[in-house]
Amino acid sequence: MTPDACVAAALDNFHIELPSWGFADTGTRFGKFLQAAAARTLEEKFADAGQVHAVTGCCPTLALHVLWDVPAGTPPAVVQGLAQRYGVRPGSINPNLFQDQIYKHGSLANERAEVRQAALDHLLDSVRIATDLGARDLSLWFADGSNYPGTANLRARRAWMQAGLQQMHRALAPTQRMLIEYKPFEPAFYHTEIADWGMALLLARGAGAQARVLVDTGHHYAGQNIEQIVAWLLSENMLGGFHFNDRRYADDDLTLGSIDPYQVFRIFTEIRCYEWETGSVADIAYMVDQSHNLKGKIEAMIQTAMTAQELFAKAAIVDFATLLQAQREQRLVDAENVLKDAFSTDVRPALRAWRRGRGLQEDPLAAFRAGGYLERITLERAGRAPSGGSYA
Ligand code: PSV
Ligand code: MN
Repeated sequence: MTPDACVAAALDNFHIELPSWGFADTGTRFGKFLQAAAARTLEEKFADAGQVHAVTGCCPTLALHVLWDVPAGTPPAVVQGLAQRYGVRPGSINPNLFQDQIYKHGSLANERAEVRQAALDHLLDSVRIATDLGARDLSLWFADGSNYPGTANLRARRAWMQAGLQQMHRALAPTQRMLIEYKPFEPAFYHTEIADWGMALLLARGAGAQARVLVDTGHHYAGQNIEQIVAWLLSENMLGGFHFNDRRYADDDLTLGSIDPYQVFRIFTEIRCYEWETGSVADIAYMVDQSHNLKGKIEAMIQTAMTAQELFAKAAIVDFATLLQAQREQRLVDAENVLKDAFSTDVRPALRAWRRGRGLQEDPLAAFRAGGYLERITLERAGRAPSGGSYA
């Protein structure tokens, strides 16, 4: 296959899910800077995501956060109607076990049985919502943890977490999956229940056959080798999906590839290498988890999708036969250069050709800007009170 054909074949199968909360006003621990065009309602989030998918062709699903998007009593038909209208399907369902006051000291790992039960009930509701909406994946992030040494029984809390996850697993339909996310700190600053990929892996294994690990790229200590974690999870058939974002310091939720595009490329390269060696396609949910406080939200999402495609395309042209041969012969410079050659190849002409071939404009950002959507919603939405629908 020519490099351009490799790129086209890879992009045909590459989709990345957008987060509903990435279109809403979000902030930092210190406050929010509001944007007139930010989405306030579920309809606006679907409409904005529809714009991103229309110009990029690679974002067909929208991740929903239960509390912010589909609170109790939301008829599934309403969500399905929006999905149809705006051309984006409901994607992963994200339970929210971190905002309610009862979760101050944790959810599934709380000392109090009634709080653990409330958390489990919410998880079971979330499974029902996923079923009603035809969504396959439930993405689970727990803020459970503690701020001071000695204040939490670490082993008891691990056992409660495991038991809750097992009970949730029993409610899954055979086609559904639960993806367990880890994060070393924040909002808890002494210990976090699921602090790293090893803990997530053990809990997923203990929960049942349909549980996998979710890697949020921002949820690692600086300098951690994320692609090695990816390689290990692939080897264990336990990599369920990604929350992509970039970071300079902690969980900064910056635009994918804005700080370290080579790292994203290395992650994709591990996945492509696994697929090349095994002859199978890794069943991975690629998702974005970003909040843009300063950039325009829709433009930032288009930029993210384009960057993801570009870095995936670069990984698709890695010459794995040559790479593995160089590894076997311990030709270190040659092996490393295989990666560098692919990374430094300008794949943008191939991406433009791929878009032309699929009836898309060559430049998604320019296409979006030419459409006048942003000006229209800025006028329509200006002056309205910000509502929920996101964190902070
Ligand atoms: C937590 O930092 C996280 O990464 C989880 O995935 C949440 O669902 C998401 O951000 C939004 O708060
Ligand atoms: Mn995340």
